[in-house]
Amino acid sequence: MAILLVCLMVTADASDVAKKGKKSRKVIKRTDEKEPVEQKDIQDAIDVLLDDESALKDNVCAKKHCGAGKECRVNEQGEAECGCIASCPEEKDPRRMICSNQNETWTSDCELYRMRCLCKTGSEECTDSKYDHAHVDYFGSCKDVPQCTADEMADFPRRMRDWLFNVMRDMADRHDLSPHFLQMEREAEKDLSRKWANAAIWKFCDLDGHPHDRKVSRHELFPIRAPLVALEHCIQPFLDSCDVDNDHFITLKEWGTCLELSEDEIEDKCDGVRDEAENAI
Ligand SMILES: [Ca+2]
Ligand SMILES: [Ca+2]
Repeated sequence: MAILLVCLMVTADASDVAKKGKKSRKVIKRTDEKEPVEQKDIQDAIDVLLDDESALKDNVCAKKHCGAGKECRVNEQGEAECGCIASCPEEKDPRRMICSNQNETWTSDCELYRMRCLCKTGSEECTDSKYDHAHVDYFGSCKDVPQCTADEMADFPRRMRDWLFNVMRDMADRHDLSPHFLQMEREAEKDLSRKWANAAIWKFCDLDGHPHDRKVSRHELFPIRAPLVALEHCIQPFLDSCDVDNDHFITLKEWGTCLELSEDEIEDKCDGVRDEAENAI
């Protein structure tokens, strides 16, 4: 980058000297005629620089992972570094709104995590130090989630089983399932006794990814919880009820029991699934 800048400056200087030399031998009128061409040359040089800067950023930042609210930049040493997102895309779609753990509605998760980053780094743009610990609680604007009644709670495992199977079937139709999960989905379609169990096992394996340790943490529940809280007010009490021993993790056995499946219907198929997925790569 620095070399290119020097080259461009040298080229520009050389060109200026040549032009000045020519100008001294030419009448003023002809010099005026050349001006638009010079402006175009400058613009071309700027475009080249900008393109180069963008390509450099893509290259240097290709393998740099920055967390939520941060983005990769190239520092003066030409190295990749993470900084708070300069500005989030303007969001007008209300479906992008999120409710934070501080019960505040934000226009997007980008805005919330950008603010958290600004507060954590002591930026003047931080509006309140409480945002140090902000995160997305659920998707949608904040609302008073109604109490889940005993009757609703009693019916919820059945609704959840149905919902899981429907999601699995939709993903199979869209070819979004790995071969192993697709086989489980086909088995569930043919053998109704496997319908709910296979969907439950698939979702458990799907959630248990970070880390894959045969138990699902509160953090790992986020993809199932966050989109549903605003729509299904029983989801949170239901998930809480799954963790019977209250150790903040849901095991496959706890998950099966919670969905009212019998213990012998639930088998740990996650390892096989992952081995197969890795072999396929
Ligand atoms: Ca896990
Ligand atoms: Ca537990």
